[in-house]
Amino acid sequence: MDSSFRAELFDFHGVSMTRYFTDNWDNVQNFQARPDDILIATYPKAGTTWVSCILDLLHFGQTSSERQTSISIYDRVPFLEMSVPSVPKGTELLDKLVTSPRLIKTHFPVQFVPKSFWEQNCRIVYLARNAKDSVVSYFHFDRMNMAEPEPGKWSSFLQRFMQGKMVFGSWYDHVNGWWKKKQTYSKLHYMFYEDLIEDTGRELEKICSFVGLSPSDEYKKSIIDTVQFDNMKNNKMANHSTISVMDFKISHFMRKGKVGDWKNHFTVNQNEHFDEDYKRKMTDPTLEFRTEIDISAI
Ligand code: PPS
Repeated sequence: MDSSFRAELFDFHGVSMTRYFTDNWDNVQNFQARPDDILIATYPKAGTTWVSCILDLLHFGQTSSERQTSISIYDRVPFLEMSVPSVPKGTELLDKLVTSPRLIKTHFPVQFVPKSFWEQNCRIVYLARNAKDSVVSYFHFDRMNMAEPEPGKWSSFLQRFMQGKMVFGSWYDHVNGWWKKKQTYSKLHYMFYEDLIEDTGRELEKICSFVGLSPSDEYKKSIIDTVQFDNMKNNKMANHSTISVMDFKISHFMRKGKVGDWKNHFTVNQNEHFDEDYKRKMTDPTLEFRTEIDISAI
């Protein structure tokens, strides 16, 4: 796959998008959710694949181990709005899914979610990750994924992120939009990547109670082990190594999996500028992110 496959950003209902996520718009908007569907919503690079694997193991890991070893995570948890040439669209994969509940991935900002999810009162898990690690992860992803817009240099990419000119728009609008939704929609579990890193077991408990499952302690332990970064990185069904648009010679999909890698990318000036801009945009004191965690406590 060469760089001619890369898509251009354009403004779509006030959000920067590419055609790979808007071409199937009518089918996506008319998608018929079922009451037991679980929507996994994230801004890109927040750990979608991680939480997808957790939910998939919780629901299906004990009944079908073959599912885990022979079906890629992106087929087990279809990406609703994806519409990339030569591969099945998200809606087509979903129409063929026979499992129940269906686990569905989306990167949509809250206002783009098809209305049937709200009408059916579906459970939604929203995973958020701090802005600095999100932009670093996104930069490396756009370098290696030939379906993404050309990232350019790190400094200009960071500027674009602050302006919200990324695929799926502004990180700031995304995390805030979903946070506000949580105040009025009770079936939304809002969680943080940093918490998952800090204590996967604690976060797994919260997910279990949200989806109404009570697996044995032994099975919970085995889930925690299966979804550890290194295990997922070595797992072909989770690490995205089978996707042709991704060039692993440039960067891996499962790249570092850390909190605080931004420190290896931001200059002192970039960090100061970013922090000032962040304060202006993130005015809700109830929504707080951690850009570092005390790993000695883990
Ligand atoms: S995507 O393309 O938006 O769906 O990507 P997404 O899965 O949301 O995010 C990819 C980043 O999540 C990291 N990741 C993990 N971190 C810790 N533990 C586990 N198990 C794990 N699984 C995925 C992945 O490494 C990407 O982050 P970076 O910082 O680039 O390493």
